[in-house]
Amino acid sequence: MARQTPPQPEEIAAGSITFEELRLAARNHAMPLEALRYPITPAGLHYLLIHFDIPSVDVAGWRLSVDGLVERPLELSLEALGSRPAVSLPVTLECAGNGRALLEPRPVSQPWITEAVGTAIWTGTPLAPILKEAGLRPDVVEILFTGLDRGVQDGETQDYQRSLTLDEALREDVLLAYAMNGEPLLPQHGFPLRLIVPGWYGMTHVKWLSRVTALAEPFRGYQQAVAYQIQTTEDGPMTPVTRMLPRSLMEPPGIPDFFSRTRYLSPGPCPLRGRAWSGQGRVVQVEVSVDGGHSWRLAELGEAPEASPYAWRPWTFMWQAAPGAYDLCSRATDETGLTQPLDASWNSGGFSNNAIQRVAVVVE
Ligand SMILES: Nc1nc2c(c(=O)[nH]1)N[C@H]1C(S)=C(S)[C@@H](COP(=O)(O)O)O[C@H]1N2
Ligand SMILES: [Mo]
Repeated sequence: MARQTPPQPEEIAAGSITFEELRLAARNHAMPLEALRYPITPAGLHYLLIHFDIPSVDVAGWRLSVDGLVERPLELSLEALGSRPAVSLPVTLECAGNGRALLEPRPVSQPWITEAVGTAIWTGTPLAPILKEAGLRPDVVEILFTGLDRGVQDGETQDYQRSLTLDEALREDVLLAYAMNGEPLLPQHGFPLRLIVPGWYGMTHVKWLSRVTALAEPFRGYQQAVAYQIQTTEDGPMTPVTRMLPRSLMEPPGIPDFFSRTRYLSPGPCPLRGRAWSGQGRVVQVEVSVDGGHSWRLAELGEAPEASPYAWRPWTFMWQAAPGAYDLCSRATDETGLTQPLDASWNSGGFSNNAIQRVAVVVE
């Protein structure tokens, strides 16, 4: 029997990471924080999240079906998609579960800390003209996206599927992407085709895309109506997870301790650097704290790669490091006025925890 609600407290752990969480974490890796040095994340350093298995795809036989409530269903080969108008866009992707493992009690799932993020240049063809060519019927309210990957989650056998409202799906920057950083998609990032919905959390960017279906009713499948819902109490209301909240990450300075990851550096001027993003609107301010979030000073903001409104912005801050132990933090504010909180607010799925990152540093 399929479950209709997000994970409940008996599935929430208070103690150490479990074997199942470790196994997920070993399959789905984060972006090493030192990779914040790159404005565009090299594909192999981009974070990865795969619910089931990477599907095997025979590209010669592969077609994208455009079906459902359309006048003219389409079957598009990779070649046909590649001969349509192409758009390249730097886009920051972040998993909605980023920050989950820092929540207490800890929702049991992929145990991300803070670095489930990456920025790539995605190349593809816009979705909207294809939907127009197929001819949407007047009663269409949502577009459903189906991946080739199949599995079982919470007892429910499913294809990986997510939908968008018609308004979102018709945005001109929603892409059917076949290239990442100028190369064909890697198997783990969705070869041969994935959806890119700039600004939204990762789950929306359906990989291994095989069908685009016009619907007259809102989609109520597992990854839409059960997972990716914010619920703070067992019977409380559910709010869908949509766009990324503002977040800033710091490239950890100095050298790390292998096991604790505490950073060591020498006294003197220490430039701090990082990147900040939001899916709600452009990041307009980043502040840095060297005392664990008690006092804040403005960082200098740089321009996003190719000035993309959907990619992270770099920031720098000159710190005069005196001997001692520090808790370094940064926090982003976006143009809608949203700022990162000091402390996480809990929800049962562990979604959109954008509480500030803390980097332990010893200057000696
Ligand atoms: N078909 C399919 N698409 C998917 C997923 C998946 O498991 N299957 N995972 C989603 C989630 S939760 C995230 S965070 C992003 C991760 O994209 P990446 O692995 O390319 O970074 O892909 C999304 N698209
Ligand atoms: Mo995700």
